[in-house]
Amino acid sequence: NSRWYSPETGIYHSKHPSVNLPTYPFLDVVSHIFSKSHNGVSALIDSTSGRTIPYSDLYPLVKSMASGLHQIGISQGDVVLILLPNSIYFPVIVFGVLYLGAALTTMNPLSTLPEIKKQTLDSNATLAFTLPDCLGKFHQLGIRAIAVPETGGFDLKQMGVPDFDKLIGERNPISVPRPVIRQEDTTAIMYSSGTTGTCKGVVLTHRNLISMIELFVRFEASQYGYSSEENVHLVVMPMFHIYGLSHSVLGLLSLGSTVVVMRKFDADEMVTAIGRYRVTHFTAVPLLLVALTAKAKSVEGTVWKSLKQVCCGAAPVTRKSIEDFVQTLPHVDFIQGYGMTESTAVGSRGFNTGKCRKHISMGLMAPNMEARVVDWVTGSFLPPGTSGELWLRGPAIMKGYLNNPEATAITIDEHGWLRTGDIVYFDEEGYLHILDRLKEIIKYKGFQIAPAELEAVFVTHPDILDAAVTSAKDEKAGEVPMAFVLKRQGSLLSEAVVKDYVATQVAPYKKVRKVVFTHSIPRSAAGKILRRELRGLISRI
Ligand code: 4UV
Repeated sequence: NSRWYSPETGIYHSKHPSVNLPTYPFLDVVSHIFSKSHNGVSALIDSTSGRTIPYSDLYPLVKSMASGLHQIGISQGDVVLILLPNSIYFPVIVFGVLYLGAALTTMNPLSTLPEIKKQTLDSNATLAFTLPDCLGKFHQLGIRAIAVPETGGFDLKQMGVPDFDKLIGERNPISVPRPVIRQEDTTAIMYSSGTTGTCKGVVLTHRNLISMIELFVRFEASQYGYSSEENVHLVVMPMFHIYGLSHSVLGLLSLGSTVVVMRKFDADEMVTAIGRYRVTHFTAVPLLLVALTAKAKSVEGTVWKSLKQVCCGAAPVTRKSIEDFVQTLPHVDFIQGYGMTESTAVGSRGFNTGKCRKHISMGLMAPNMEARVVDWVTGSFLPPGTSGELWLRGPAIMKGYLNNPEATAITIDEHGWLRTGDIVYFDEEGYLHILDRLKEIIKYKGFQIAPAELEAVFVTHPDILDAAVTSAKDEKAGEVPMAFVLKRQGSLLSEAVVKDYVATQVAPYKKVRKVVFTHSIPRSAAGKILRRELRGLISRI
């Protein structure tokens, strides 16, 4: 391992050869792909209705979107919020915003009013794209919003903003002056709680997106012998999450692949879509992998023949789920990927090119990226085979947390190393394995939940004196939030009432699934919740 691991510096280098990164802005990387002839290849297909955007229409639509946005006053430096489920229009908005040199911020469409308010204010978003029935929320906040109907074809003229169809309907759009964009300009403000605390804006630049495209998606495509233009990807992963946004929106469309968009996960519809569109690639989280395996066992026939690769990531997957999948569909290449919001989804990916099939590992480090495995008590750097906290460095690492130099300084050191908060080891062949998490986040079906955010909600209840939230294992969702609550003496508060109280204030996926009343919350002398002790408490319940 002398070439890829250096004992003197403790640095793990990528085993892949380095990739030359372009120095121009992100959109120039993709515009030449969008403009070339695609021989009628579909860019985006709605899995249910079959509505299609061919590549030949994609760039004109993006330019119309940019032109429409320009006409309603959006320009370089502005921030546009997207609060939408997956749709074939989601990428059109994304590229339209980037075309102008403006930046995106995305949110789960199930977010509550306080959550939307917080992110809108923090990111300074001045315009939102949302579902028609969410317009009211933005109206209440005094923020302009454009309704994007799930199926398209609506005619909404609400709140004095042009309707979506009008924004993208102009086939000869007024040309938009292309701004001068620098590599370090912001393209996206994604939200993550990082290793501690509540959600923070992760500032991603043009350089970060270019790195993601080159080191992750295009590099991976180059590793496989087949043409990415013949690949059909079924995308259920939400496009508002870093994994969906990076891989499936920005990445796949810049490869010229076909993206079949599922608006909402449904196991039967997934099977129908795989058969109908001859899907070759499927990106999953552990829960989807289990659903796919179950269907593959019950639905026989030729439907699975087209499938070439399934990738799983975003949350820990069990060995049993992997083995079950691999045995059920042995002709399909199974890989895992690892990344995070703060690294623009770049990290490691499995490369099962026949020589080495390590399904259980998260694969090899992406090119141009470096890693360290650090003993979080002593700070020493650890060699292959030894576990510690993963640190990452490279061109895909975020610029920092928005307006939060303290959190940035805790997360990225002066030499550019990002603390991931994940406990990992590299094996003797350089494959990355994840063991546990040092950081607080809870991963519910792959989505982040910040314990600190839920704790802040608990203590607003007049009968609750203190609360600590941690994750409990869950067969279906992977992890669910559970809370230890200290109530006021004599209070008759019940578990059900406490759960309901929190549920009214947070998005449904963040609901606390279990509440345990306790006499004290384990805190350090400085008042910090001792989260490892909390986990110990769970084992004693
Ligand atoms: O910030 P985030 O919500 O980001 C993600 C990103 C997932 C990706 C990215 C690129 C891929 O190729 C891919 O397959 C998946 O989820 O959460 C980041 C944290 O999620 C956990 C880990 O704790 C990260 O710090 N995580 C991400 N991938 C895995 C994982 C994995 N394969 N196994 C276990 N945990």
